[in-house]
Amino acid sequence: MEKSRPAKGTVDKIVDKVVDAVSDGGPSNEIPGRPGREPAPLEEPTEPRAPLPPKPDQAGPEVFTATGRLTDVPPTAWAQGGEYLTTAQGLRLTDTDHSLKAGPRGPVLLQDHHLREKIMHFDHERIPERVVHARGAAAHGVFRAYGTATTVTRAAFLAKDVETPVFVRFSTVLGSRGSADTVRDTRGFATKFYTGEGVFDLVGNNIPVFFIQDAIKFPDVIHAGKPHPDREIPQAQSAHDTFWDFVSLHTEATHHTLWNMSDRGIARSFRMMEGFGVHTFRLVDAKGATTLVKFHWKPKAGVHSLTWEEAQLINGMDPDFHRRDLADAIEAGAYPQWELGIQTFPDTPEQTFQGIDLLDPTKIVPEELAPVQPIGLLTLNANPVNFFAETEQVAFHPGHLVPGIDITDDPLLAGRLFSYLDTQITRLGGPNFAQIPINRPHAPINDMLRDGFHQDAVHSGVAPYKPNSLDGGCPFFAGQSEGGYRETPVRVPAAEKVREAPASYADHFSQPRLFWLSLTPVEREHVIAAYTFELGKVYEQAIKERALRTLAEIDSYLCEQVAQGLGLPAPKPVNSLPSVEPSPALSQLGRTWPTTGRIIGIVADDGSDLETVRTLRQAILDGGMVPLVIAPAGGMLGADGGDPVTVQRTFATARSVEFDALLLAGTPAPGKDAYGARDAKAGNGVTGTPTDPRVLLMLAEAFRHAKPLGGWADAEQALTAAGIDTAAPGVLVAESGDAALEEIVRLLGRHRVWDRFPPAVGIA
Ligand code: HDE
Repeated sequence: MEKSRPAKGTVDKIVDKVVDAVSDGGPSNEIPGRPGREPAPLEEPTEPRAPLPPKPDQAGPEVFTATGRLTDVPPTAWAQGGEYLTTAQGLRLTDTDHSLKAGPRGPVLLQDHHLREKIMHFDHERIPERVVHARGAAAHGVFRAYGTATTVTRAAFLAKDVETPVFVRFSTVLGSRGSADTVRDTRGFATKFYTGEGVFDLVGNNIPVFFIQDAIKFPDVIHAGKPHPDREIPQAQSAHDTFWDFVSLHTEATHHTLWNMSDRGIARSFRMMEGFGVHTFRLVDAKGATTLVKFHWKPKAGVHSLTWEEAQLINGMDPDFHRRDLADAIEAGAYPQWELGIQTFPDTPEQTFQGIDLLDPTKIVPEELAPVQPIGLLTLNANPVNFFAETEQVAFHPGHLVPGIDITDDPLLAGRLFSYLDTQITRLGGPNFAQIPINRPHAPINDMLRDGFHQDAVHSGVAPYKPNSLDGGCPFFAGQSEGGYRETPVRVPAAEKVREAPASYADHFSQPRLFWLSLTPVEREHVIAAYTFELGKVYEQAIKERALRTLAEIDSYLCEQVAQGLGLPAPKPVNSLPSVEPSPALSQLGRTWPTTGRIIGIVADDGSDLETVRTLRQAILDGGMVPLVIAPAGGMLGADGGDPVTVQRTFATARSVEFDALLLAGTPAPGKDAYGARDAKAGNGVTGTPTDPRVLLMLAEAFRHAKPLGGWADAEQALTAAGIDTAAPGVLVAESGDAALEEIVRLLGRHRVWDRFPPAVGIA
């Protein structure tokens, strides 16, 4: 356990930093989202001063040397210093607005070094985006181990109460770096643990299975999912011919595809996603005994999704929805948390568990068969200071392991072990990417790797080779007691060299059927809708027909309903459908969760009961949620003479999809801009309507997205005008604002009011 001490020291520093940040006016009662450290003055400041420190919610990487030693240098030293503008060489500058010219109207002079340097650097600001998972957002945090894993692993960072700094990057898979967040896709969930024994990366997804069973197919599935190579459309989505062409011909993709078509493909928030290591890993205890495991991240906030219409609207309204949500939650002090858990299986020569092949990454082990045992708690508590330096430059690798954690022979994992090193060479410009601050281990580095582009270490000595006598024989081998990593001596079965998969890999449909049967009726409705939407976007009839053949092997109702939507006959299954035991743990519904970080919109105008709005606003903040006041115009509401209420959204700028629930402080009168020529959302205009038509649209959308709706005073008038039955589930006009809020928060704990929309009779 000794080995983890350095990491603990580092964590304390981070924790202290967070505490300082809080006492420094950090995460507070404010609405998150202020761009700079200080409010911007109206006039440009002219008095020289030192650069402002990062915002209280932010933390950069700890200052380690390129060789992994912690320094006394403060993290702000990664940043710009001094109060004056300089060149990259430190020369102070007097002007950056004008090129050096031969007279005000004369030609620009080549001798202008500042001009050349500025333009040269700008020309090279971009690096290649990740070939997959290009779009992402990240945060710093701390992992605290419960110690429960020590029975199966000697990994020092998993010993009781050891705290390890982490950096976690979430991502979509298919889209480019600038694509929208809420597309239907798998999400990456990659965690870098800076342990005292070196970096451990758990590079997982929010879906526990993968499209392919062998890494050699990865370029195929990604080429199929990416935009068509001729027109480069569509961006960041699977609703197109090449994707469905591939997955309908390559049926091992069926399980993962079904998860994507379920609500898991459109997460409400990164904070509300599960994470999975996907492959089976091998843990090794202090005596060398081994256990096979699957890693799971369980979000404290529960697993929640958007509705498909909501997701599509958000992609236009706020393409940065997920990254904003993560950053805002952290800034507001609603730190996202996950428990890390493991399913454990005996390490038998067959590497199967109750007939499930543990080396097949298209299979799960239902939690009912092997419960997920919690082994530690992850808390994300700081936003990065600089997106490029941290989120873009971070380099994960599933082969970054520590003693006590080893890999298995999953052929998908084998290819990844090659790919993640290889890809960084182009993306991060050479072999020294481990020296980039965010990638630096928090353990001493003595690697004999030398030179190369962007070498940050100034290595001493003359003998970067082994054995040597010239550098005192240094560095030396570590025995196991010194923390040396030893690959587990697993017996490899005698076999012939072949390009073949094991026979069990041929079962492509039993687990998709298990997943389908584990979903509640409303979740199944969403799956049917998703397949119908995606296949409806496919041009080629043959591909749709082929995809239906796959669905027939999962479930006849699913197949018939999608076929009906596509206007095609439903094929019969070729094989008899396997009888499987559903796994209720796979459903997202039916439980109650904390509501921290949820966004409640309060619709009000100057005529509303502002005293109650103030009280509710504070109660929402006190409950760790975010209240956003929506009014006819920006600025303040305060006609009642009390403290002004700041308006965060206007009827023109707000859209229902920004809020998890809505509260109506009465019925707001039409705003001055509530006419179609100015704001299309106002429709035909307002003549004769007592309620702003944009509010009616907002209510109607929120209603059909099954969101809780509440109000007091004359709120009923607006709800009725929006065509909403106030007796419908999850709609509440209360005597008082307090009562309305209480009910809204209770409903939010279940995420949505699905009983508002009964599913089809035949679906259960
Ligand atoms: Fe990845 N994957 N992957 N992948 N993957 C990359 O590595 C690859 C797979 C995952 O936030 C790339 O650094 C192959 C499974 C995440 O920076 C690349 C195969 C799982 C991230 C790569 C897989 C993942 C990546 C691109 C088939 C879940 C983003 C940039 C064998 C367990 C990490 C990079 C981040 C990124 C290759 C399959 C998760 C090209 C060859 C299965 C979360 O190396």
